[in-house]
Amino acid sequence: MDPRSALVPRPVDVELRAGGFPITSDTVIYTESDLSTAGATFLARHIGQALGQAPLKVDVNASPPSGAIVFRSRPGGIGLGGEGYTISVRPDGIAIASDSAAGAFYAVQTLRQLLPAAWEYEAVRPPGPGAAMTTLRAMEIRDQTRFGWRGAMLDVARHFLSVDEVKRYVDLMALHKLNRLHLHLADDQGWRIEIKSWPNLATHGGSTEVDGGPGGFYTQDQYVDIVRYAADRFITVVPEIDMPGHTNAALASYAELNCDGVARPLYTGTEVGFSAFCVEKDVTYKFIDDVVRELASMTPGPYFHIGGDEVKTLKPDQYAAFVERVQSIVQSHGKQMIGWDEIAPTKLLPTSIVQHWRPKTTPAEAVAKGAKVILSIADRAYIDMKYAAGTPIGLSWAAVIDVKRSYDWDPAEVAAGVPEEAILGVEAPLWSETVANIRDVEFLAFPRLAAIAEVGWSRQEDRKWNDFRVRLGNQGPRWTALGINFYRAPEIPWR
Ligand code: TNX
Repeated sequence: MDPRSALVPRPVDVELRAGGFPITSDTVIYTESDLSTAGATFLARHIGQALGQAPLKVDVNASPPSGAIVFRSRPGGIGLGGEGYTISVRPDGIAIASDSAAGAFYAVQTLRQLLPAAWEYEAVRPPGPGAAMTTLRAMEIRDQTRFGWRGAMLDVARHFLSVDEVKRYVDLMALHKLNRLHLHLADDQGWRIEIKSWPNLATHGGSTEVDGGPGGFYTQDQYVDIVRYAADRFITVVPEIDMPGHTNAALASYAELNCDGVARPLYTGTEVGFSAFCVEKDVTYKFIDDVVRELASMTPGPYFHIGGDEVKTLKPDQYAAFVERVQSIVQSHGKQMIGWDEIAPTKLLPTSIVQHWRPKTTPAEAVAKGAKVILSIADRAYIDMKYAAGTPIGLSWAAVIDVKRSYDWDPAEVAAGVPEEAILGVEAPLWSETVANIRDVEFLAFPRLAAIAEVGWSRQEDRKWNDFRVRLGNQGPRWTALGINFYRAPEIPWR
């Protein structure tokens, strides 16, 4: 196969050369500095898995011998942005260069897609000792990302996902160079994170889910574990506590958060818009301050998402005053506020971020005042939508989204008054009203999550649907080896 048709997202430039580099069980991996340890270790483990042995050895060595795989960082940099990299495959070795640990990691994800798909499978049959395992075609790759925000959102509130399920999603995100995991941690149907100062949130508010299942929550230790696991794969976790609406689970856990002082019953349906915090009570802000403080202290990333969507029971001035007050709480705990696009008309700090989701609206007003935008337009990027009318799970209020629809759009053209410079990137939300477990998640996410990953990474002029569908089809064997329950979309030539 032409190596260029193996890659999603598509790199900026791949030039094929004559010859190739054989990888054997004797191949050694060197890094010139600690910068590339994560990438080198990942590659060493990946090759080790294919050999059915312990990972290959990784050494730090400023002047490595030829015949090796070498990670370098060049003084003065390679000029490909914070996450860019180059890979040079020559008959006498492979050289990988980047300015950051993330760049080295993305180079390895590219190499991984050039290596045999069967290497993803834990029970792969090892070759004989010293035998060539595979030969990589000689080539020069140069790559950099279009956007710095390449996200995926999991709604663990409507249906809970276990720590292992979330880690699995993190692993799959990394394969396609996604770098933000937004966790929707609280909604009407469940509160999913332990808050020590308000313990009923998790124990009561987390005790059910849509359709009345047992729900669940992450202890703080488990949350920290997820954050660390994601960080090891260069993915920043963005916690969301949706407010002032979508708060029934909190309103059920603490009576004082309700204006009438009466706790609400737990909710397991799928209506939206009926719940809201009592925005006139001081205790509401004491509560929010405690929640933001505890979550912020476990979140090394700079972001805190306050939701802010679909509030049907407050007047516009009540809503705006609430958002502005919560914005200063978030800021006081050292985080940047993100909110769904309903926050666009409020008074935003220059650091606050609008997540644009409603088709036919635009956050232009906030952009004009300097706000930055994450694009999650529901009729393109919502991977909880059905692929086709007959898709067994998923919703269809925004659109039916086949793979082409999720892929074939330009972020810079999608909202009036939101030019490229205002766009941080793209994110694919997966709401879980109809999604009960990781197999359902995988079915809706693959292949569309890979399409969104390329929308976020690759230059517009390099993205052509007819080329993409072939490269996507070539992911089939790898996804199969990884055990991904992906949707075999009929418009894709699956290999
Ligand atoms: C709208 S998107 C919502 C969610 C639903 C989703 C279902 C957004 C900010 N709010 O509460 O789960 O539609 O697609």
